[in-house]
Amino acid sequence: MGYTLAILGCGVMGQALLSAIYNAPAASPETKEFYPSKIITCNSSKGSAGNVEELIKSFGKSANDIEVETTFDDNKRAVNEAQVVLLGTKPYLAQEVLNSVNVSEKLLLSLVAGWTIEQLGEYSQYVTRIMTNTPAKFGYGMAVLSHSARVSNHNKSLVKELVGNIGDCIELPEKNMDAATALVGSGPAFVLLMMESLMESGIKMGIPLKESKQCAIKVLEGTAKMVEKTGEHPSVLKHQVCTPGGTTIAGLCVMEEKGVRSGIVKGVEEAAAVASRLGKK
Ligand SMILES: *[C@@H]1O[C@H](CO)[C@@H](O)[C@H](O)[C@H]1NC(C)=O
Ligand SMILES: *[C@@H]1O[C@H](CO)[C@@H](O)[C@H](O)[C@H]1NC(C)=O
Ligand SMILES: CC(=O)N[C@H]1CO[C@H](CO)[C@@H](O)[C@@H]1O
Repeated sequence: MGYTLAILGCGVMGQALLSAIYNAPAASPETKEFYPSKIITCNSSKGSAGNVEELIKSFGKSANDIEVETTFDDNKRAVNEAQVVLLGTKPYLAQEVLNSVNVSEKLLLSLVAGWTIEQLGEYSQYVTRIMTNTPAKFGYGMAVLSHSARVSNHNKSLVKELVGNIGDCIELPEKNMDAATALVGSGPAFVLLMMESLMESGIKMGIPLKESKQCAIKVLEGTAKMVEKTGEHPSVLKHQVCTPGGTTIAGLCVMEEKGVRSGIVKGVEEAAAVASRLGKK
């Protein structure tokens, strides 16, 4: 039993998914069938395949008995052996790689930014686009999935189970993919800007760098956890922190005056606009 998953182009995100799937905790009897028995990673050069090999050496034994084979320059054989193919190449290499293999009857999972389901549909009818982000490397990633019409419910569950191991994952219609690229994909950079600003505020007022950083990290992490655990709208929680005539409301008013909110909203929107232009080549 079990199927083979081929990973074409095992770069940063391909490796994050490989780690997450391989190192997933033991599956329940219901989800066991969603895990591959074998993963074949494909890379174009021996050097890069070597990097993937190093990564795999750092793994323990897979709780789901997954076996990994690293290859280079062997895409055709890997795809022929696989039922599910994860495409993780750089966008400009995707066409060449897809033309070199036959994925027509495979479930094609694409990490390639800007490639639409329609474009991928020239190669396979069974397509899932995946937008994820770099915290996936540490198990705190977010992923947005968008399926082509032909992907069966069984295969949707399979993708959700596999990709969910990077952190969290949801399904959205493809028309939201550019927005997801900005919010999820670029999101960490936007949050890092906020973290850096908080740190600098501490430094400016005399708190040393190390301590400023520690405070900023925990404030962002703790606030996210608080929103998640209470299920409250952020504005409700924000107002709970605002004592009348107090410090917090004073700080918030200055930030609003400086346009922090609209700066963030318009910045994310601009990133989405650039993402949509990437798709129209
Ligand atoms: C690709 O594979 C499918 C079935 O696996 C086959 O029907 C089709 O002819 C193949 N296409 C090419 C171009 O070889
Ligand atoms: C999707 O899942 C079904 C099982 O429900 C499987 O038989 C089929 O091969 C899968 N489709 C693709 C394209 O991988
Ligand atoms: C063409 C290709 O996919 N190359 C990748 C091979 O693996 C390394 C990591 O080991 C990636 O950085 C390359 O992008």
